[in-house]
Amino acid sequence: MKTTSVLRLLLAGLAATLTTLATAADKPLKIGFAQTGAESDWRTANSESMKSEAARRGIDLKFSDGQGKQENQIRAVRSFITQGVDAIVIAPIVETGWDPVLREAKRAKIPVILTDRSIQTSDESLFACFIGSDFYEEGRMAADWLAKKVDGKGTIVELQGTPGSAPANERRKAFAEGIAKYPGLKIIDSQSGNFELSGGKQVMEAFIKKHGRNFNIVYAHNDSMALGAAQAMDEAGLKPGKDILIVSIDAMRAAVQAVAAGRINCTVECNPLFGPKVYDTVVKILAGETVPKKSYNKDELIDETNAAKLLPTRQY
Ligand code: GYE
Repeated sequence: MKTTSVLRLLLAGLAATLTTLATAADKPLKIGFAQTGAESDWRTANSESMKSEAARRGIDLKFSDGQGKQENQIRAVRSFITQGVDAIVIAPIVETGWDPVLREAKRAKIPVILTDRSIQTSDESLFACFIGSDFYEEGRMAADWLAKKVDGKGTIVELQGTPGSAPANERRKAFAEGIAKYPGLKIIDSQSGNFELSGGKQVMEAFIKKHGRNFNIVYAHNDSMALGAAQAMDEAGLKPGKDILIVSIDAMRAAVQAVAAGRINCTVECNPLFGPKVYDTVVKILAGETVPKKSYNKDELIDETNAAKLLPTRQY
């Protein structure tokens, strides 16, 4: 064969290889996301961030709404495995019970990224990494703010999030430990409102019926419940933010507005917009790069001193 023919053959071979590589690179990433449900404003903003960022990057996102049930999320993960997705993202509704399905994903060599809520597992190699907020820190910030505000004295009722969820567990523990330093601060009742506005309202109605005016502080594990509780107070002729102090977590726009209006007294931020960070991380993992095992968003506290100033730039 002449040198030119050999060269031509080689070039043709190289072109074919490059086309194959380009097609592989152009193939949209297929990512499965097992979301908890749609319980709160926070969740809506989080789902929206994951969906819009996927659309912007041309990611083929398989979005599953778990409707508040772990079994639905587990079923979704199994279906992602069957569909052969490149990566699986889970916002685990509760902390325990994930090991078996995570083992299935590991066997299928599909990396799992936990977002928003962490899990309890005996084998941390079952997930690639966790991205979310430090719920313990949020609860601690809420307790410290409150203790200062009321000078270590007050009677508290607590609205808990979804039982068994990482944010409910950690926000509860951190707050209880934070106020334990102040003998004048007591929690007299604590019930779950499931992170929902209607749940917060119902539990607050029951608290008012049961305890009358024998409490002057509400600690809500999220804004949706705090806003529901404020409605229950309105209906009972109590002034939210004045007769009863409200400390909350999330800092969603509606709650920041309520802080500016004096209906809620403080809300600790929990940023839900981590679509970009999650997808950046997935790309790194698939490229074989090492990523931090746990990375936390930085959250700040909003009260009457900064609420109005923050409102115009609030994205969620
Ligand atoms: O605070 C609450 C939501 O897991 C951080 O879940 C999340 C929490 C958030 O429904 O509003």
